[in-house]
Amino acid sequence: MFKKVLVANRGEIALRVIRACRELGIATVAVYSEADRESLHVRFADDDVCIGPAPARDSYLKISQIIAAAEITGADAIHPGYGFLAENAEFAEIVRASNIAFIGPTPAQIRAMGDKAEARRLAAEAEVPIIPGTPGPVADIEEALPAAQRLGYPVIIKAAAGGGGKGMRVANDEDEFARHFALARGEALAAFGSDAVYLEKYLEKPRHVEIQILGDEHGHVVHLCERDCSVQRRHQKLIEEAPSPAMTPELRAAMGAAAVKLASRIGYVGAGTMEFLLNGDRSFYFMEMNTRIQVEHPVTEMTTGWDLVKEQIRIAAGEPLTVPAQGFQLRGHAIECRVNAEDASRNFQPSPGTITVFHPPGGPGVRLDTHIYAGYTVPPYYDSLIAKLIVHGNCRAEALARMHQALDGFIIEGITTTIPFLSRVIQHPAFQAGDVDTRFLERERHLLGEAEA
Ligand code: MV4
Repeated sequence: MFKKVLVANRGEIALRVIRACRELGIATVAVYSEADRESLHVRFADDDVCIGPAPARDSYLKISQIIAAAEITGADAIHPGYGFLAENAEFAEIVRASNIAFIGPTPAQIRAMGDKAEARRLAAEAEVPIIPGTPGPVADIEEALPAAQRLGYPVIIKAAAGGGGKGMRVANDEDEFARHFALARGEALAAFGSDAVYLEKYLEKPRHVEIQILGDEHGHVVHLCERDCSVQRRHQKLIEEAPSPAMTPELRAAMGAAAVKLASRIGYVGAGTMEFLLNGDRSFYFMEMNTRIQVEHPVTEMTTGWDLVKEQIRIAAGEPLTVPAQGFQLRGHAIECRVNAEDASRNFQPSPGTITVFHPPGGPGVRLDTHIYAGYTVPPYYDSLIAKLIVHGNCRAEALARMHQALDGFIIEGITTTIPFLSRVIQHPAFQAGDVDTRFLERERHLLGEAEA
């Protein structure tokens, strides 16, 4: 097992990884930017190294500084968390070349799944259902237009190098298509340095359902069932839950088997997530794979009892999976709300600043993953996620009641947070009924609340 893990991240996920290391008897190294000197991850770790100025490109994205920090402190592994360098194949390569273990999949796996057109091709090869569309990127409008016509409008144009909703455009007819095709290519080039785009039939009201998988170096792949992440705003997930209210045992078995098949085919090592779109008629399609631990992993931990971060570390150390392929039971229902330092009534504008009062919620089945505390200053430089509130109950109704109570008893003063907005969303009749899709928040604008005068 590793002796010392460097955590190449900040905020709540850095704390989460440090806690997992502690349990495994592994020492930890925190890296931090000049804006994060007072952060809890720095205080919790055994060692800490300042890696540069506040902007992420000068610190948390600075590969040379992170490798140097690992070498100076004698770390034998690096955990990238999520975001920052977590899905950077070059980083994984450099870590390995420096004789340090990368706690995650191989550079080739990160690269293959980072190319969304390639991921789609691999899924099709594994006979995992993909959304009807072009087999690969389309070269020009002459090739694209007939392809769009064959698919039937509406069609969606997606950047091959994209993902997470960037560089996507929907076209409802031929006229729109010509315009949006050119726009999508331009946007893809500007955002990803590649203008390769492919086409898919556009699904109007899908749910976002994803399967958590784990693979080890000994050829075992297991899935830990699904998470439903249908409540999103501009491709940012806000609320996730497990199991999905739209799931049946048959559908779970089919989607789980599809995810395991694709992961097995590429010999996947580590924790990963297969994202699917689920239609009302229960047809499902592979969308993309994330080759990292995800923000919403706690809902899977709460319903399966497995510690995904400890599993990641064990896998990277070459140990076989401890999760049995079939031998675990889903227990109850878990919901996660992402709490952001943002003002929902002002278009979710970030609200950094100093927290004056902090009173976390508690009680049975309540878990809070956070790095904030009274007196902490939320810096303006990074993602505005300040806490993940996760509740577990024996059934969805119990989890919902616990979430309601936990949100209403969660007091943060000094900055504006999305807590009141989240409370309104979970009380909405459609959410209570589990009847939401990826466009729920677009329709329910009143949930955003009134801006104060
Ligand atoms: C789609 C789609 C409908 N049809 N593809 C959004 C993120 C990126 N991974 C792909 N996305 C979508 N792809 C087809 N063919 C709708 C979305 C989509 C979406 C998906 C999941 C969760 C939220 C979403 C919000 C808007 C659009």
